[in-house]
Amino acid sequence: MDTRHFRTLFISDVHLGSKAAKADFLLDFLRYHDADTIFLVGDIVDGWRLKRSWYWPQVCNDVVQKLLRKARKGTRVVYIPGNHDEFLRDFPGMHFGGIEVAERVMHDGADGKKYLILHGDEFDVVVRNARLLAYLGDWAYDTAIKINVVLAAIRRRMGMPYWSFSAWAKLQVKHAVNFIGEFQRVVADEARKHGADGVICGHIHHAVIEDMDGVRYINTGDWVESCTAIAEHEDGTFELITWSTIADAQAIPLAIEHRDSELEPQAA
Ligand SMILES: [Mn+2]
Repeated sequence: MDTRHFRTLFISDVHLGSKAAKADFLLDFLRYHDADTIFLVGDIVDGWRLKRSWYWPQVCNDVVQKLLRKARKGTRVVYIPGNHDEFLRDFPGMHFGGIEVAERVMHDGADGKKYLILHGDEFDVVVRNARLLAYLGDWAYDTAIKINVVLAAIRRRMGMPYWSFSAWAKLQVKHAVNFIGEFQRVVADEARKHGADGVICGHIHHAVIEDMDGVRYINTGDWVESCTAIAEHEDGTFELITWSTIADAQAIPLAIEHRDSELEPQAA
C-alpha cells in the first residue's frame, strides 16, 4: 500500500492509556497517511484512565514517537485538548517537541471556507438540557456552558472522572440518536456564531460529514471502536477514512497482541 498524502488530517479520541485504545491500528494508519498539517482533536491521551491505573504499553510510545517524528520532518502538528487530556488546556500556545497546543483553531480550508476546530465537550451540558435551555434563552445557554466548565474543574480537583457524554448516551440507547443529532446541532450553531462555514470536532465517537442547515459538520470519530479519521484533500474535499475496513481489505498485518486486549467500557 502506498502512502497517501493529504493537505490536512484530523484525528481524535484515541484514548491512549485506556485498554480500549486501538493504538496499533493508529500506528499503522500513521505509517500510510501523511499530511502538511495534522490536527489532534482531543482525547488523544486518556489522563483519567492513567490517573486511576497506569496502562502504557510500548505501542502508545510508538504512536507518540510517530507523531513527533512527523513534526520533526516538517508536518505541522496541532494538539487541541479534550476533556480526557484537559491537563493540556493549561498550556495554550505551548510547543512540545514541535507539537503546538491550542484551545480552538480556525482552519482555512482549501475550498476557501473557514472551519472551527474544537473537541466539543463544553457542549455536553447544553445537549443534556437542550429543550429547557432553548426555552430559557441565550443567557441560560451561555451560563450552562460556563457551569459545565466550572463543574468539570471541581470534579477534577475532587478526583472524580469527567462525566462522559457518549458513555451516558449509549446507556440511553433509545435516545442516543437524538442526542447525537442535538450535539451536532449545538456545535454547528457555535460555528455559525463564530462566522465559520463548518466545524470539525470529536468527543462523541461518531464520525460523519454532514450538512447542518448550511454549516458543514464534520466529526473525526474515534480510535477505540471505529478507527476513523478525516482527511482534507488538496482540492478542499473532505474524506472520512475508516481505517479498520481498509486495513482488513489490504490485509495489512497488525500487531495482534494489542488488538484483543481486554475491552473496557469507553468514555468519550
Ligand atoms: Mn471527549
